[in-house]
Amino acid sequence: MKAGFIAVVGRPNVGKSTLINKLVSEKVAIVSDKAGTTRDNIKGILNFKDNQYIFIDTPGIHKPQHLLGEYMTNIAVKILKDVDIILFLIDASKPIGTGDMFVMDRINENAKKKPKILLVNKVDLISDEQKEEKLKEIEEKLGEFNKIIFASGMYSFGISKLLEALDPYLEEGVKYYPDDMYTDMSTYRIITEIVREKILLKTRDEIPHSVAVEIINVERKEGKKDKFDINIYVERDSQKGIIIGKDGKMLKEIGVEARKEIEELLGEKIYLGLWVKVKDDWRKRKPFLKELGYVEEK
Ligand SMILES: Nc1nc2c(ncn2[C@@H]2O[C@H](COP(=O)(O)OP(=O)(O)O)[C@@H](O)[C@H]2O)c(=O)[nH]1
Ligand SMILES: [Mg+2]
Repeated sequence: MKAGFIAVVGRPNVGKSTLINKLVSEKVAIVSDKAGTTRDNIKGILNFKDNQYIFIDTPGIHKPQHLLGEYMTNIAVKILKDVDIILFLIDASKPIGTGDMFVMDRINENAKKKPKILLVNKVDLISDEQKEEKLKEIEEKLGEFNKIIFASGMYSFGISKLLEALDPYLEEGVKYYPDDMYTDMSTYRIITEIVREKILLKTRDEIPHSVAVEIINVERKEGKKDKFDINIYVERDSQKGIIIGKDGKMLKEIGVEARKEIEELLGEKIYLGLWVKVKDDWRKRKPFLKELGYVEEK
């Protein structure tokens, strides 16, 4: 038996969460085309051929602009110090830019001596010729890695090569989690994330960044469906209007889509009540961030 902790890092939107969901064949992390979708370090655990791979999904490392962003970048950077292996993702279809170099600097500051694997993701979007150019660009802008892998999380390409590349760096003789455990997230946390994902997928502009979701009440009664009451927080009245939509249409759609996925997760029918509340500038308010779990434990 071998096992290891692997930090999956990279700038927002390179495909970290998509890759981890594919690796563990379960949806542990929500995915959208909006930067800032992942707000926490989330573990996705894969048991494969006597090996236990513990992948840690992280919020995209970026220059933070508010307390929530600071929390997100801090926890992603901090995990670099705690893991066995660094898996750095870049987007094959985009030039390596300051955002990627910012992440590389954080890796060099915090995990200089650790094994570093570079995964060039979204390879479905580039040609073989472009791959050659990418290798040169990597050497120039990012430097050396223990291994470079071209992959596509979305199309499950390069996954076995990735597992092989990680194998030599796992620790012998240990196992950290039971075989049937694929994440460390609680069911309640997954439920609020599902609701947040449905909102992210349906909205644009500042809305995705301004939304937080919290379960406020769960009611269980013999012979009745479980009832979940969930608050959706936004920062402005105008945002509340957008989420509710004309005649409540948007909120209804969000509710139906979220409920279906939650029912699949739980294996039973539920009632889902969604309530939209305005909390001015909640991303800058520490006590509220704490209530939502977005504050580092000391
Ligand atoms: N073409 C392509 N798109 C991808 C791939 N992996 C992820 N995406 C898309 O990239 C966006 C960001 O993905 P996500 O996993 O949330 O990125 P994260 O912010 O790094 O966690 C989503 O729209 C995904 O569908 C891939 O391998 N190929
Ligand atoms: Mg993510």
